[in-house]
Amino acid sequence: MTVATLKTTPERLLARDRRALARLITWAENAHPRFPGALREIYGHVGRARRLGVTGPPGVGKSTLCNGLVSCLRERGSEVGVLAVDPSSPFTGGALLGDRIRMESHTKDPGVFVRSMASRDSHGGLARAAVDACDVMDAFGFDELILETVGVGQAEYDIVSAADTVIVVLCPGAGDSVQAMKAGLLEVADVLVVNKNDAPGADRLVSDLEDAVALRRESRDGWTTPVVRSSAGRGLGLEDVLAAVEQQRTFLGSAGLAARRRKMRVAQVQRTVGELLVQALWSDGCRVEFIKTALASGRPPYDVADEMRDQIL
Ligand SMILES: Nc1nc2c(ncn2[C@@H]2O[C@H](COP(=O)(O)OP(=O)(O)OP(=O)(O)O)[C@@H](O)[C@H]2O)c(=O)[nH]1
Ligand SMILES: [Mg+2]
Repeated sequence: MTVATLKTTPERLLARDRRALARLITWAENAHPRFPGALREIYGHVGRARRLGVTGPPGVGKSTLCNGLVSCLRERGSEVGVLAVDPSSPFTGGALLGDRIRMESHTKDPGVFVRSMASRDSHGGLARAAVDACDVMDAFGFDELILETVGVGQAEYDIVSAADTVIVVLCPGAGDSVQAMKAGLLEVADVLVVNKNDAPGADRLVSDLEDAVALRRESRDGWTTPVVRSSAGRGLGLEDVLAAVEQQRTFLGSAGLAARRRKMRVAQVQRTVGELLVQALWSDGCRVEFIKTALASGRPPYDVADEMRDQIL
C-alpha cells in the first residue's frame, strides 16, 4: 500500500510520510482538537526514540552544538529529529531563523528533520506542545530526538523534563552562566558542556563547575554530572559530549530510564488535568459573578478564593 492510499494523517505518519509528520506537529503546536485522537492512534509506537534535551543561556552555542551532534549521530547511522523551542518569543524570530540557518547543513538529509517552535504559535503551554511534538517524532521512527530550549527559567525545566538526558551548555565570559547556576540549571544537568572552549576563561569555568558539582549534596539518580569541553563552532569535542551522554544512558539503564519516563508522564497528566479543570471552572459564568459580588461586599481576595475552593471541592 502506498502512502497516498492511506486515509488518516496518523496512518500516514506511521508510514513515514513527512507531510503527515509536519502536520501532526502543527496540530500539537496549535492544540488542535484532532490532536488527542491522533495521538491515541500512534501512541503504541511511542517510546523507542532516545530523547536528548539541550538547554542553557542564550548564545552559548546550543544550536551549533546540536548541529554537530546531529552530524555525529548520522555518522553512526541514527535518524534524528530536532525540535528547537523558544519560549521567549515573540521577539526572537531572528534566533529561530538563526537556528534554521545553522541546521541548514542537514536540510537535504532525509535522515534528519528539524522543526522550530515558539510560544507565539503554541496555544497555551509550550511544554505541552514540545512533549506532544516529541511523541509525534518518536512515533514517526527517529532513533534520536534532540530538544533545544533557550533560557534559564521554569519553562525550560518543564520542557527539558521531557528528555531522557539533559545537557546544560554554558560558555565562558557570559554572566549568564553564573545566572544559570543560581537558577538551578545545574540541578537538571546530566551532562554539563563548556562550549567555546577556545575562548578565554574556559579553564576557570570548567573548574568552577567541577567544584559546584562536587559540592552538590545529592546528585540526580546517583550519577555524577561530568563537565565536558567543546568548541562546537570548530567541530571539536562533539564526540566527547556524545560519549558522556552514552555513559549516562548506560548508568541509568533500562529501569532508570523507565522511571524517568514514568515521572515525565505523570507530570504531563497532572499538567493536563490542571488545564482541563481551569477550562471547566471558568466556562461557567456564575463563578465569575460570585467573585464580583463577594469583592463588591468588601471581602478580601484570599477569603473569596478560599470560599470558592471550599465550594468546589
Ligand atoms: N568562539 C566560539 N564561538 C562559537 C562556538 N560555538 C558557537 N559559537 C558562536 O556563538 C554564537 C551563538 O551560537 P548559537 O549556536 O546560535 O547559540 P545558541 O545557544 O543556540 O543561541 P540561542 O538559540 O539564540 O540562545 C554564534 O555566533 C556561533 O558561531 C565555539 O565553539 N567557539
Ligand atoms: Mg539556538
